Amino acid sequence: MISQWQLRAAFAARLSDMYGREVPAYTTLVDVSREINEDVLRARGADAERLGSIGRVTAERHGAIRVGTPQELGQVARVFAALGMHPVGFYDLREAAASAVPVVSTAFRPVDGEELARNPFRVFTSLLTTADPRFFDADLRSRLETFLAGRELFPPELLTLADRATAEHGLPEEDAERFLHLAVSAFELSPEPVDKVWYETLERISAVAADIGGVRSTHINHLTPRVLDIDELYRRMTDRGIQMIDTIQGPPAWKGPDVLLRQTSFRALDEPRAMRLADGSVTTGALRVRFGEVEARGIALTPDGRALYDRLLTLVDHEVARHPGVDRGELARGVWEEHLPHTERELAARGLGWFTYHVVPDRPRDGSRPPAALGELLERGWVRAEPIVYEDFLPRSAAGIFQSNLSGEGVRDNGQEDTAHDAAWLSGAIGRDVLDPFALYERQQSGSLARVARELGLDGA
Ligand code: OOG
Ligand code: NI
Repeated sequence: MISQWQLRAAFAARLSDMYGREVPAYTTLVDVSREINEDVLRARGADAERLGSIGRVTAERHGAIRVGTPQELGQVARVFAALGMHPVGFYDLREAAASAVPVVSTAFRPVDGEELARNPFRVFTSLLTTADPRFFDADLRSRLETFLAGRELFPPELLTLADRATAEHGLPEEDAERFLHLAVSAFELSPEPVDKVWYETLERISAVAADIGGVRSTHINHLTPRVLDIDELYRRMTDRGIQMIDTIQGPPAWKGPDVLLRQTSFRALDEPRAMRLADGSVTTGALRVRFGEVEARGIALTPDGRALYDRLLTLVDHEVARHPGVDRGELARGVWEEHLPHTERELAARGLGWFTYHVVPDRPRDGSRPPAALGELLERGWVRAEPIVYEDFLPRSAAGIFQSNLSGEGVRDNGQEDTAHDAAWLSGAIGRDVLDPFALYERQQSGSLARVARELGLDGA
């Protein structure tokens, strides 16, 4: 029997092989990331593994996919459920970008610590908001929905195997093989000709709308390795002549603790695609949809920490407006040094970051009773804190990644209202609850505190 985490690890590895064949620059990104991770491990020793073992970090990827209907999203959820991945978080990218991206998103990922440590594969999954009148008028919406209703992204055999894997917590070897083959194939780029007129109709609204609704299949849009020094990665890729987007999204480089998520990407490349013209003939055209992204992960922030992060983003925006010509990263660094704790310990003490707490096993026993307050337990060496790594995404960075890789700006008619899409709506569309990331981190932290209390006999005290 192949267990669900083994299916997940195998799926991630095969998807990576497939994507490397389809987008060779991805392989370069993976190679450079691995080189840097080895360098960082040599230079920093055990400290380099504070946010995940080198084994986990080397295997770690996130993918991105985009689908057109709630039914398709429901099917994606069945495939990922088989792999032990659940929808976490709601991201509304229609609001997060200056230009128009007509999608709402969630991320499918493992949710408990042990599963994440085994293989943390996650997939950022976006759903086209065909019902949002700011993007699609009634006529286009109806043509789009008819087109989407007539396609099949996932063969019934794949979905049946997925449901079995979920119900039985794995699959026998032969079925596992078939399941993995069908699952990876579902995300390959299809050779089927693209209807040029239809694709361009949607492209006038948004390049993302065309990528999702202009073709009869789906594909993996990017696959992102994790790197321990993203500034160094940016330099080395640039040295190799690969054109990166202008910035690293998310927090700036600074001396304090790494928090949340930093990401950057190289621009989408021209890929030859068969095109069917209005007269029925087929030619070879080119589309730019797939790109390469890389990320560095830091400590997960509590709601207070996140609110502070969001305030700092606004502060940085003000600074950028006030100092034209000065590098954004430099201005951001200044803002961070002024407002963010410079140490992990202070992040924990101010309740800004999530940590797990552990009894220090070899503390010399001097006969004293452990104090009850967490601060003192830490101070006096009874307990140590381990940071919880951020497992999710950032809406503004996600929007930035979408946007920097679009050819056109897209159009959004702000005169109209759309209120129909929120986390509850998405849960309904998927047919299962979209989980709250904060609740997951909080569960990990409070579980560790309960264990500490038990081990030190503090429960009844
Ligand atoms: C998803 C963009 C968001 C990230 O890492 O923030 C994303 C997409 O391009 O489909 O993957
Ligand atoms: Ni991504």
